[in-house]
Amino acid sequence: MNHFSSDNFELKMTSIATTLAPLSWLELEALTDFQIDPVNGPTNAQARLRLFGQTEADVRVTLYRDNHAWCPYCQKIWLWLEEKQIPYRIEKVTMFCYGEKESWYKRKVPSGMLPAIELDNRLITESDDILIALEQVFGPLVLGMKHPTVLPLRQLERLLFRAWCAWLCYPVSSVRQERRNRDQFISVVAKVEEALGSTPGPYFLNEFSTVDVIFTPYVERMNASLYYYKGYSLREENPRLSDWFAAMESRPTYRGTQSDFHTHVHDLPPQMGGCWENGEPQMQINKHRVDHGPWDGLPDVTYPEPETSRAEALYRVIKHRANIIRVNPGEDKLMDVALRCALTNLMTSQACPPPPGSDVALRYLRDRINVPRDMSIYAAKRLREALETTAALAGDRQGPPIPVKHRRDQNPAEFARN
Ligand SMILES: N[C@@H](CCC(=O)N[C@@H](CS)C(=O)NCC(=O)O)C(=O)O
Repeated sequence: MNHFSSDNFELKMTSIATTLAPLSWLELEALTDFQIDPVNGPTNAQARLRLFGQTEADVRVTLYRDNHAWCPYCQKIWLWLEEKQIPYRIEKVTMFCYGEKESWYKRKVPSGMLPAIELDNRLITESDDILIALEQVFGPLVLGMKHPTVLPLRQLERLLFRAWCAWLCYPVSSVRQERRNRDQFISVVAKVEEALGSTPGPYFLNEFSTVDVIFTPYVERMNASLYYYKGYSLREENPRLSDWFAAMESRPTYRGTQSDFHTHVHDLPPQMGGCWENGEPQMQINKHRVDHGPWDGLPDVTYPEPETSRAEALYRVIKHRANIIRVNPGEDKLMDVALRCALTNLMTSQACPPPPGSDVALRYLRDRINVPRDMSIYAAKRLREALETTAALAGDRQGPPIPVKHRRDQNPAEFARN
């Protein structure tokens, strides 16, 4: 990648005219008053307990989900509980490709699979069975999982899932085969468009329901992965899905669980056993944009940016700064200064030149912000931008590549230390 095209160079020189020295941690702390109420406030990935204004005595459910707030089947249950406002506890578990599975969880669920719930002390696994059990106790989210209107839509979701896997997760030996896989996927998308078009509103039924919850995790992952690995923008090329995404984003519940393109495309390969690029020009453009920015305007989010996005990013980095610096491949003192430079840029929009040699350290972090685990989608975009802008002042070296067979670079054990 060429960071030193004449345009960039001019930009760089203009910004150097107004450079700042890095703010201290204390000065940075004074710039954010970001706060959420994880227990009773809007949906968020950090909560260990959700009460929705009720008391702990009302809690009948514990949800076991992955540390990264990434597992698609967990997202289904998470979103359902949030929509129904059922008080619940959250226990976070490591997924195999991120690190070692907790032994207490293996004793509970020997396969180690997620999600699981405890409902009145009864352990239930398998996301569909979990939803069915929850419906029996708390009532359906509009219509039940086994309702005759819901069943064919659940089947359609699985059909779409299989067509997506067939296109994304297997290597092809010819351009013709690639095209066949793409056509096959698009023909199932047409059926989804038809289903969405058969109701007056943007959702699968007349109102938001369990069917939207079931489609959400994989449609979100399809949107990200096909954009990046195939140059195909699901959300932009299909008007009904586009309206559906926009309607989903109007819901604070969905916003709290929503991830971004960068997180998904780099979390998927180890989970899916590989994602295959088609090498087409649009794919190359999309891939470069997701990895190197600009992240603003990518079709992973369209609702207006909240005013708090920068303050949120700053708050989250300050909270975890010791671990962020410790796991970074850059030397601790160097990363401390470089990180403060990036945060100074985040909050002031002014260039803050980092120490020489810190480009790798900053880009390592840029590539490892995880949405929504670490922060919400717009906060992450702002932070990635500030890290990249600041790294570019030090050089054009990239960080160590993100592994594709595992994500032990994100081992939660490394972040549970303070
Ligand atoms: N059929 C299961 C599938 C669940 C599943 O595949 N979970 C994956 C994560 S997405 C898992 O727990 N894998 C073990 C691991 O990664 O630790 C369900 O619907 O709940």
